[in-house]
Amino acid sequence: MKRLSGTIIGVLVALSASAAFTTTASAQKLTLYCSAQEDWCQLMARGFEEATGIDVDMTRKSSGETFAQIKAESANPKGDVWWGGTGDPHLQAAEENLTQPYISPMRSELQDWAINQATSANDKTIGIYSGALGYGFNTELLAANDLPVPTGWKDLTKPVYKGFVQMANPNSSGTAYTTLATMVQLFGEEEGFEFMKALHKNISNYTKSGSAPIKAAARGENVIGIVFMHDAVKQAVTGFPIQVVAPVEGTGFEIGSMSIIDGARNLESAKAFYDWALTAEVQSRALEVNAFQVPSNVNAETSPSAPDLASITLIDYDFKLYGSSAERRRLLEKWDNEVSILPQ
Ligand code: S7P
Repeated sequence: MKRLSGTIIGVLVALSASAAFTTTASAQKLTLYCSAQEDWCQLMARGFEEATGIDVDMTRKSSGETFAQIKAESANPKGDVWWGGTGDPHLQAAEENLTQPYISPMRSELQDWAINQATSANDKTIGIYSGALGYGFNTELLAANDLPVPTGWKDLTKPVYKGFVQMANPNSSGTAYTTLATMVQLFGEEEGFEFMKALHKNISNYTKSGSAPIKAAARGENVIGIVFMHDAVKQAVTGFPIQVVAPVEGTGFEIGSMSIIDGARNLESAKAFYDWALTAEVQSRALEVNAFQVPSNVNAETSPSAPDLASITLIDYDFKLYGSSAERRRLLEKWDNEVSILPQ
């Protein structure tokens, strides 16, 4: 019954989003900053245009880059909604008043973790999906290079993998910041940074975008990519020789989030998008682009290919601390000063 009434509310929100804008559609627009994968961002932008007639101007950038852009534009905001990307920078944006509170009528349909994300940020952000961090490797290249099959985080620091591992830069990428914050929580700060330094010796290249390392592995240009597990699964189901690893020591996870930018010029469009994006119908469309995150709407579909978070050892990720402005800044500076400058 709860699910049925939830579905009905979702349908009504989707319909009212369409109906509310049919008469004034030509005058309406939305500037969307998107930090998920490009194909999912396009699906969301075009899907909202089709549902409402509102023109969407979408830009895709990684989570850390989008945060930096919103901050740089704060005196004269240009974006309306920031959709997708890891939750930590969304929480930092909330703390720095770069985003504004909004309580969607869709909230009753969401998982507790999505609502907790909102309440911890005074309703300035909300969870839209969740996914666990891990890595993937190219099975053919691993065999061709006579490399042992890695199963844990610490394996990746072994000298045998030198030059065979990629991750993104935690300043630009939410995935890589999640990696850094995960190591600090999993091993303690001192050992976590020792891990990052040892890993650094094996890194061939720090990419800008979080999912780039596994895309490179899929194309045979890299062997091991530290990414969200769902991004590795996406390559595997597409037919590339990628094996996904849930590290044996346990791992961190993200609550991918959505926020309305403070000073949004198209506030009504922003709220309509926000409500629409939380519906089960829209969240289920993620499967059309092989986006295998766990959706925040309890009625949305999850693919059987999606990593099963219940069977993965997850740390109790402290989103409040690691999404706080001071801590995120401190950890990134420490990584810049103590890890990235080391010789490889
Ligand atoms: O959509 C896939 C995904 O991994 O991308 C987001 C990520 O933050 C964007 O890439 P960056 O690491 O470059 O910021 C994740 O939220 C999401 O799960």
